[in-house]
Amino acid sequence: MSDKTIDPVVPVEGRHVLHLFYKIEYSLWQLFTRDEQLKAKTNLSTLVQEIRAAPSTQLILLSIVSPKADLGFMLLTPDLQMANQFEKRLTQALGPDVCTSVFSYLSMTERSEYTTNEADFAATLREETGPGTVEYETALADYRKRNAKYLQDRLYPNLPAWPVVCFYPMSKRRNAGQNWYALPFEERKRLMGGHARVGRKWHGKILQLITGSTGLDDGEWGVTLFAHDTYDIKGIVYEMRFDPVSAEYADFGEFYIGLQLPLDELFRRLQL
Ligand code: 76R
Repeated sequence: MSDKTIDPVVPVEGRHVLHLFYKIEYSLWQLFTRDEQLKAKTNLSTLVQEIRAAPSTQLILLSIVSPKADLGFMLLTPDLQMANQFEKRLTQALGPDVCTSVFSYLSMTERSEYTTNEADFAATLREETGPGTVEYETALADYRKRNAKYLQDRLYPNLPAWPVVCFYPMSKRRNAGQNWYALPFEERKRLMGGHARVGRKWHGKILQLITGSTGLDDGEWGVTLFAHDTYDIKGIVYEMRFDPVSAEYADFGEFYIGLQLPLDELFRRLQL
């Protein structure tokens, strides 16, 4: 089902990202007959398949660890019309009022302001190799390739199947004397360089997906961390707290920990 007459709302770059967290109303669910429950589950399962088959769209399913929520979805898709349509249908798929929203977050994948740009890279390189040398041209070509891949991964990521997923909103402070947005660009870039150095120590253990939400939702970013081990989630978030970007400038929203599961296992886990 798609709204063919409605023009898509597709950003110039990046994807729309929706995090959706629900509680299951078990008192309602238990009033369903076995047949109605089966129909409801088939309905969700068909919808999940339909969403996953939509162009450039990814959907992950989460069982939330804690009674804050039962069920979570993370959706990446280019068109906000589709994101909105999928979100309404996911909410209703198990039957009216079976899923009640406890938290949701709208953001978009974005490029970083602070990564080394070509002009910076070329300037440093010129000092090392001199301009126009073979080394210079080779290193610049390598940089362009690396940068293109980095940008592609950031704007059009492939969500990994890693089991542990941590989500929280984050904003940078705007207090008197502690205002991230009043810092000069070069200072922000320097501080973000320190952040990235801490982050890189967790390479292979933590995959961060930073999605921007200024003007879209209450926080300024959605932080989604993928891991194989909760030890690493706790470790990186703790270590980041000492990094000035987080220690002095970051405010956090509520934390959600989910486990990525296939749908049949998710139904079992949720006792549906
Ligand atoms: O994109 C990159 O990997 C390049 C360097 C980098 C940027 C630009 C980077 C690296 N981050 C960037 C941007 Mn990050 N990150 C967080 C949090 O809990 C906390 O204290 C903060 C939440 C974690 C855990 C984390 C991890 N990062 C950002 C931004 C956007 C800021 C802006 O634009 O002003 C935010 C909000 C943010 C927050 N960061 C890394 C990590 C990790 C693990 C890395 C290394 C990635 C890798 O190289 O594998």
